[in-house]
Amino acid sequence: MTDATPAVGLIMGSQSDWATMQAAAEILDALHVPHEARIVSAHRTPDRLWEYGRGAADRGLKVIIAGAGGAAHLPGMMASKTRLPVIGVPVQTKALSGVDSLYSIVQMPRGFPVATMAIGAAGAANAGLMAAGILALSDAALAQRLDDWRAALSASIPETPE
Ligand code: RP5
Repeated sequence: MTDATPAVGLIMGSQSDWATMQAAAEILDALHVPHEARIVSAHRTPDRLWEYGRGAADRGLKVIIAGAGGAAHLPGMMASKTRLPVIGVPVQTKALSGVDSLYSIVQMPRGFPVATMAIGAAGAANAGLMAAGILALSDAALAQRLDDWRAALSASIPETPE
């Protein structure tokens, strides 16, 4: 994280989600995207959720990444409170392996979209990349860093298995 005004708000329903959501933060760090991380629970801290959503755009946030597990209402509720793009990350759960989280996040009614990623850490990392891609539309330097990141990933893939 940097001292610059955060462009990405990385929120999650519980401390226990951080192990997964760190994958998004690591991508944002690697691409030098200023971001903040907060615990904002739809069920346990609904007033905090409301306040966060109400002030998000005015504070200069451009994209919100929201991760939650189980009855994962956080991304959808945040989408109902802010016009900022919300990227949802279904956190893997013990009881239902994260399918519960996925279904809770992905089936939004018309009017309040949540761009839903894959379950777990891969989804969190992709959320970071998706947020960077959105910001790169109006930030040429970030676009170059994202292109370089993608090229390095491609270059790291061997042609033959060992
Ligand atoms: C959800 O409940 C959180 O997003 C988390 O994934 C899940 C379990 O939370 P804890 O019981 O670990 O705090 O609200």
